[in-house]
Amino acid sequence: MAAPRQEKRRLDYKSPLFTITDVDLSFSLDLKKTVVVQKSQVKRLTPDMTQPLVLDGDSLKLLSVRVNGRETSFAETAKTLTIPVTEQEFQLEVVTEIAPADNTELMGLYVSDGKFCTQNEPEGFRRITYFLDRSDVLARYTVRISAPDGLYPFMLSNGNLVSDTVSNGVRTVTWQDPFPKPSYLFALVAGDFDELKREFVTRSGKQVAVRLYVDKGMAAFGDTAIDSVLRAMKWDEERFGLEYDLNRFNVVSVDFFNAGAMENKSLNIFNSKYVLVDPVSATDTDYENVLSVIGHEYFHNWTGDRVTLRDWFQLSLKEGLTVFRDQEFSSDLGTRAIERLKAIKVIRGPQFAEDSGPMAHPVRPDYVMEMNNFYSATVYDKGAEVIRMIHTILGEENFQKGMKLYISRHDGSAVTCEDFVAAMEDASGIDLRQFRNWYSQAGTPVVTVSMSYDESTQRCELTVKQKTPATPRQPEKKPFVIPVKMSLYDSKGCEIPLVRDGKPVPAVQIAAEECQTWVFENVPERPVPALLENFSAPVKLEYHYTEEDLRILLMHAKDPVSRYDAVQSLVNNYFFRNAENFERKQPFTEPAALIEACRYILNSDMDRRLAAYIMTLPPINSIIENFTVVNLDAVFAVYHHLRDRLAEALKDEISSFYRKSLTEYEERVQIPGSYAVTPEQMGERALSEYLLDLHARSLILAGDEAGASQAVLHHYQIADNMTDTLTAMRAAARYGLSCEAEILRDFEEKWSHNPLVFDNLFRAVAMAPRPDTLARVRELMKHRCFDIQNPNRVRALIGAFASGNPECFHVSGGSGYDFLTEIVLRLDKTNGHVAARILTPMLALKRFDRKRCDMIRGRFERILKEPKLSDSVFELVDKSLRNL
Ligand code: 7MF
Ligand code: ZN
Repeated sequence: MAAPRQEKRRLDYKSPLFTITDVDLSFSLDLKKTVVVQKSQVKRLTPDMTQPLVLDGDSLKLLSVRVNGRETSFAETAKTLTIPVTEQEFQLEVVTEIAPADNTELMGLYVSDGKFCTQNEPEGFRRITYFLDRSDVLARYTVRISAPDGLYPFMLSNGNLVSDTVSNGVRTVTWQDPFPKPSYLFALVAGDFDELKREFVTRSGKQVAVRLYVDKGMAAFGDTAIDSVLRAMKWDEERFGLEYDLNRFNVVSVDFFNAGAMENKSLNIFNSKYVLVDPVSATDTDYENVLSVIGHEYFHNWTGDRVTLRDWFQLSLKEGLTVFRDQEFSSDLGTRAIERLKAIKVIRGPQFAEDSGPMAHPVRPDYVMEMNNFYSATVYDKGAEVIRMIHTILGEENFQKGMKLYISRHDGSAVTCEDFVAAMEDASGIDLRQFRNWYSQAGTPVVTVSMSYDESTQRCELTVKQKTPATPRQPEKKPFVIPVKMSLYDSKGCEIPLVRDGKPVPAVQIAAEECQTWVFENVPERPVPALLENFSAPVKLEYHYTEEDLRILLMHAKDPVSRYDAVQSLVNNYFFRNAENFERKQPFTEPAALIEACRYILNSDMDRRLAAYIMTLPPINSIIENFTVVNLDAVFAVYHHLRDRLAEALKDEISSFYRKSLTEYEERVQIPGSYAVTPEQMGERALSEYLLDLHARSLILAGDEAGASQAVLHHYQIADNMTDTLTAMRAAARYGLSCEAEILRDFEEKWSHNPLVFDNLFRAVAMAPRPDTLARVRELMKHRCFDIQNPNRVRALIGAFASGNPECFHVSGGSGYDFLTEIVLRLDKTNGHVAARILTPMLALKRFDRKRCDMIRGRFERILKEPKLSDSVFELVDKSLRNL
C-alpha cells in the first residue's frame, strides 16, 4: 500500500540531526542515464550517536552508498535512504542514476528542448541525489559536469569556473560556489546557446561578468533582459545598499519551466516568456514583465540566497520581501501609480479568492501537505503587502535601517519571518507585537467605517471596525494592526488638514482594535473621507459613499488609488443593486454615475494609462469576491448590461476619442522605428484598447457589425507592434466579428513558428465569452504549437479558459468543469504541479449556487477516485471537499 499522505506542521520544526558542510557533485550527462556521484562531508549535530543518517530522495535509482570509502548497509524507501552511522563526522558517497529526458514533472534535473536544466525549489534536489534536502542545511558546492566533448558547448553551475578540460574525448567543467547554500539553490545547465555578454562594475569597484544564455538564433531577443540585470544591480545598490557578491552572474532562458523563474545562486534560470522580447513580437506587458521578473530573481541574491529560509513555512520571508523589492524597482523605474494598481488587482482578484476559499492560509502557513501548493498569491502578494505595511508604518528610513540590521544579523544563515520582524522592530524602536497577526492569521479583514459630523463643534468622527471571517482551522480571529492612510476633502475637493487635540495628525492612522473612533477637529463642513489611500492594507473596505462623494474623490483626490477606488465603488454598488434586481426579475437601473465618471475621465487630462485602468471594468472574478454567495448568472447578465449601456451612452465620445487616437496611431506607424515602450506610448495603447473595445461594441449594438469588423480589422492591419495587434485580435475574438477568421489566419501564418507569441492567439480565443469557445479550445489543443507537456502552452490555452473566461467555464451545463477535470486527470500523470495550478478556478465551489457547487463536487469526487493522484492535486481537492 502507498504511504498515507501526510501533512507537515510548522510547529513540528526540528533542527537537523546532521549537516553537510561540503559537497562534491559529479554529473556524467546523458539524456536517459545521467550518473550522479555525490561526495559529502557530513557532520553530526547532536550528541546522540545512535541516530542514523536519513536522507531525502524521490524517483532515484540508487547505485551505491559508501561511508568513509567503505560500502555500508542502508535501508531505502520510496522517499528516504537511511544509513546507520556511528561517526561524528564522515565522508558520504552516494551514486545515483537518473533519466533527465523522462522527467516530465520538470523538477530536479530535466531536459528542455535538448538542453539540460534544473529546478530544485522547493524539493527538487532529492530527485537528483539522496540528500538532506532542506533549506537549513547549507553546504559549499563543487560541481563537475562531464559529457562527450562538443556535445554541450555550455556547461554551467553555481559560483566560479574552476577548470575546463578534455580527456579521452570527455569534457569536464568544474564550478565552485564559495557561498554555502541550501540544495534548492543548486543549478546545472548544459547545452548549446547564444551568449550575450555585459560587464558591470559595482560601486565598490568589483568587476562582474554578466552573461545571458538563450536558444540559438534568439540573441536579438535578449537585450532587454540582460540590460534589466544591469539596471537591477544598480538599483539594489542605490535603494537598498546591496552589492553583487561574485564575479559572475548568469541568466539562462528555457522553454519548459513550471514557474516564472528561479534565483539559483549566480545561475538564474528563467522561463523564456520572461526573457525573450523584441519590438515586433512582444507586448508592453511582456516588456514590463521581463524587467520585474529579472529584478525579482536578481534581488533574491540577498533576500533568499545570502539570507535564506529555515524551513518552507517561512517561504514568504524571501518571496513577500522580494516581491515588495521588485514592485519598488518597477515603480522607481516606471510609473508608480500603475505598478500599484497592478498589485492591487492581484490582491483583489486571486488573493482575495484564495483567502476566502478552502486553501486559505496565513502568509506563514501552519500546515502543508505539498509545498508546491503554497507558492501562492497569499505567500507572494499578500506577503508583499505585509512588508509594504511595515514600510508604511516605519517609513523608508527606518525600513532601510531594519533591512541593514536584518542582513547583517543573518547573512549566511537560514532564518524565519520572526527574525525579519524582530530586525525591523529593533532597528526602528517600533513595537510590532500585534502586527505579527498578519503572519499567523488567514482571511481578508473587512473594515467597516462610518462617519458622524457635528457642525456646531466642527468635529468629525470616524468609527472604524474590523472583522475577519473564519477560515479553515481558524474560527476566531484577533484584530490586525491595520494602517489606514487617509485624507478628508471638502465639497469643493479641497483637502481638510487632519487635526486632533489642536495638533496635526499623520495621514496614516492605525486601527488595531475591533472598534475604534478617530476624532478630527476644525472640520468646516461634512467631509468626504478618502480611506485606505494607496491601498494601505490588504483589506475590504466598507463605507457608505454617496455618488456625490465618489464624484468628488474621482475628480479631486490626490492619490491615484483613491480615484481608481471611487470608480470601483460605483461599479461594485451597481453590481450589488442589479444582481438583486436580476433575482427579483426587476429591470436593471441606469448606470448614470458611471457613465458620468467615464465621460469625466475621457475628457480630463489624466495620464492616459491611468485613465484606461480606471475606466476598464474589473474582471468578473474580482467582482465575484464582493459576494459571499454569488449568483453567477446575475453577475454575467449585469456585466453585459453595464458594458453595453456604457458603450451606448458614451457612443459619440468613444468614437471621437477612438478616431483621435487612431489618427495619432496612423501617423506614428508611418515613421519606421517609432514604436517604443515609453510611458506615453504605453498610455496611448492602453487607452486605445479600451476605446476600440467599446467603439466596436457600440457599432454592434447599433446593428453595424460590418462597421465594427472593419474598424477592428483596420486596427490589426496597421499595427506595427504586438500590443495593438492583440487589441484588435482580442476584440475580434470577443465579439465574434466577421474579420476574426482573417485575423486568426494571418496571425497563424506570421507566428506559428514562435510558440511563445502564438500563446497570444490561444489566450484570445480561450477568453472569448462565446458559446463555441470550449469547442474551439479543444480544437486548438490539436494545433502543432500546442504541447500539453509545456506549462506555458497549458496556461495560455487551458488556464486562460478556466481562469480568464468565467462565463464559459461556469456555463450551466457543466461542460467547462468536465473539460477541466479531464485535463487535470490527464496532466496529473506527467506534471502534478501544473495540474494543480490550473485546477484553482474550481476551488471556489462553495460560493456558487447549489447546482454548480454540486457539479464541481461530483467532479472532485471523481478526481479523488484516481489511483495515483499527485499530492498537489489531492491536497486541493481533499481540502475543498472537507470545507463544504
Ligand atoms: C516574480 O519566486 C514574482 C514571482 C519560485 C518559483 C519565482 O523566484 C521565484 C522562485 C513561483 C511563482 C512565482 C514566481 C516564482 C516561482 C515569481 C516570479 C517572478 N523562488 Br512557483
Ligand atoms: Zn521569488
